[in-house]
Amino acid sequence: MTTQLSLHPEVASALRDGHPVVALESTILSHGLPHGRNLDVAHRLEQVVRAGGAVPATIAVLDGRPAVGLTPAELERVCAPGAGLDKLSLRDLGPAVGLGRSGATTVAATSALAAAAGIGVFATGGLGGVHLGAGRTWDVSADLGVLARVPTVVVCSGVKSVLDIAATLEVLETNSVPVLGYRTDDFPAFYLRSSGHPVGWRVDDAQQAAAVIAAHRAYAPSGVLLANPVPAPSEMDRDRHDRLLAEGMELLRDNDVRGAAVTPVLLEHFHTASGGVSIDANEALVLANAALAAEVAVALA
Ligand code: PSU
Ligand code: MN
Repeated sequence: MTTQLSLHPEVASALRDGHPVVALESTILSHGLPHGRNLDVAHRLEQVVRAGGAVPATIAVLDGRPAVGLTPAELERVCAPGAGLDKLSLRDLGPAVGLGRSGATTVAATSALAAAAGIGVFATGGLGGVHLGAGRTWDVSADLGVLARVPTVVVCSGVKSVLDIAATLEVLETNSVPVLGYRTDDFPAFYLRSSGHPVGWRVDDAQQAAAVIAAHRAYAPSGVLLANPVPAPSEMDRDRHDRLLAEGMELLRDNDVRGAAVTPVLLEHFHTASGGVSIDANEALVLANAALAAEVAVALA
């Protein structure tokens, strides 16, 4: 894979010099946030990482090139309306690169590319997981299986509340992925600060997180989940959240939405039906995660 990577010069030199680098994904930009908001978020994510003393590396596949670190023009391309980028999970990287296609990378694909580049810390909004009804549909995000095999630290606000969270935590355990609550004992649920499920371990600052991560790497090949709840002022109202979720699930059923489209359709429903409240929450949480990821990357470096 290393020979197949296209590193931005700034990222390459940071990695060479042992400077902290934070990977950022592109699916949240192309498929998770509406146009008109996504480019601004993309810029702010990179700024937040820089302000924390690390170099940002947003990852996408462009014309068959697995790009680790994007130029401003490339970032604009990923965020452009009608860019028509595919959503690429790890299984799609080979086809996209081999066939010269373009696409945005999910947590699974971004984690794998980051690991191949030698980047250990990655910030996103919410990890994919076990979907409700997975017993029937078998819809379990590849994000979970990839974290079992690559040593990437994913800083996120737990998993999306649209998932079967208890089942997702079980699969993380099966795959030996430690789940660390950042200043919390509760596993967060993306738009909500608590899922009602406890985390395995709690850390209260970036130094503690770094100590756990460094120790984990000595024993297991798996990644680490650092779960950072959405900032309190941006948390969604729980009743409203539950109402939107029930509607969203109905929408999926009525339109027979399956596979990779499920998460984008649900997020889009939240965004439009909440009048943008869920977008504010999504923005606030991913920015907070980028800031924390930078702190952790600095502590590890
Ligand atoms: N976090 C967000 N918005 C998103 C995602 C994460 O705030 O859109 C994306 C990630 O790329 C993650 C994907 O990998 O959602 C999960 O998709 P699926 O459930 O199809 O595996
Ligand atoms: Mn899926």
